[in-house]
Amino acid sequence: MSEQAQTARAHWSGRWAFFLVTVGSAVGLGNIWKFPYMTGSNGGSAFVLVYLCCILGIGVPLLMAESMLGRRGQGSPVGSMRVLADEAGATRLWQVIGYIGIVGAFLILSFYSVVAGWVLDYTWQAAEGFKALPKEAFAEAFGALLASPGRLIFWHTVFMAMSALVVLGGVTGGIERANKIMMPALFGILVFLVGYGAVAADLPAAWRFLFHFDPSAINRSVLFAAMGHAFFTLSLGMGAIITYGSYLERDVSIPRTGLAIAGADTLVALLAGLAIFSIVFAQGLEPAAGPGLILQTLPLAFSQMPGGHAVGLLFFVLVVFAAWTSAISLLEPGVSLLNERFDMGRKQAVVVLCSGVWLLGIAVALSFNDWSGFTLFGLGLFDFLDTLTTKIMMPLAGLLIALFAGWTMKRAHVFDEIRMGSRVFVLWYNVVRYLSPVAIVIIFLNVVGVIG
Ligand code: LEU
Repeated sequence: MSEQAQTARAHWSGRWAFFLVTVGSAVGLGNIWKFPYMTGSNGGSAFVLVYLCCILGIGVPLLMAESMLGRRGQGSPVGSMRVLADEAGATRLWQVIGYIGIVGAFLILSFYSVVAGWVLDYTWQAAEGFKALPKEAFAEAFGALLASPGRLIFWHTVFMAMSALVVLGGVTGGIERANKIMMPALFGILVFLVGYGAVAADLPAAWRFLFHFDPSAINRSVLFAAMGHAFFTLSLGMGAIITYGSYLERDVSIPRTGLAIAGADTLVALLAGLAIFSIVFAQGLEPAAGPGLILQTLPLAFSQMPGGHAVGLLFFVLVVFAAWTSAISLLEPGVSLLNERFDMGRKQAVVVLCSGVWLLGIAVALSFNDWSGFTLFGLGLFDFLDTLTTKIMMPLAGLLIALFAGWTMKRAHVFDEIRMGSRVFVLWYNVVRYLSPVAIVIIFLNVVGVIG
């Protein structure tokens, strides 16, 4: 790392800023698109219960570990790991954590942006107002979007341009500023939608569906789905948290902020679930509709409900904000690496990175239509990238992070960064040393089909 890059390292304006940007990264399509449909397809409350345990038992400890690595390393995910490996007297091969994260973030963004593009397309439709049509027409409309390379590529391009624009503004002038506007707005809209659910839809039914715990519905597939989702939703193992942590001042408490971030992320997922299922149940729709839940089911509801036009538009704006603040956190790790390694200015780094993601995203968009015959390991490009990143690369990076923080770093250095009461520290430390690695290995074995 050049000395200049090191001394010029930017910092968030305070703990509130770090909290907001990291919640911005964590709260995304994972919370509003994926969590509700996964809950819907995995037995409702059983999934919620396991998911909450995973967030608390694996997610929060790893989120704290990642923030710690970034703050102590003061570099990109790769640079930070090099500094920390040297400090611990360990091999520089640990830099692989940074590389997996950055490559993972690149690959994730290529399909995340295409999905965000669907949401932009629906936001446009919501602005015009969804027409009241029979149920099948909404499924057909979604199918028509997937079958249209032009529309998919257009909205993917718009979304990448929006994300690039924010990251170009820099750490405080771009990322922090965007989050300070969008996150409170997102929260406000969400609370309004839950209120709407209480007044105009069926909030009690949604509440029962999410919180009426029935432990007998917990099975192995619910368990694995919940664990994988805990990683995705907290943006773990993709370099984002290390990078955001590297801009964090030393006086901010990592445990306290980490807990608050995971709490806010979970709250948003649950509120989104309440808002969405209130509408789904009030309209007598199917909660287990799968990935199309918010795109096929909700527009049908919006076309029939009182005030559906305005509520529908607000809902899709909320999803756009969520996706946008997450996408920028996937760009920043790569930008910081290009800056550190190749002395590229922010502008050049953003252009190089975004062009690469954009090109791969075009291939992803085409995988739904013209190139649908092309498969890798039996999967279309979209599913292949999703599986590779969320089921393999992120847990692998998570495992290595737990091993590095728990076993390789000097305990005194870890303690120095985490700085919490010694009993709580010992608890956290043991979770990172034992529980997290074992849990992740179990997910892995399930994914490769050894068990499950
Ligand atoms: N945590 C984000 C979400 O829940 C995803 C991540 C890939 C940035 O959508």
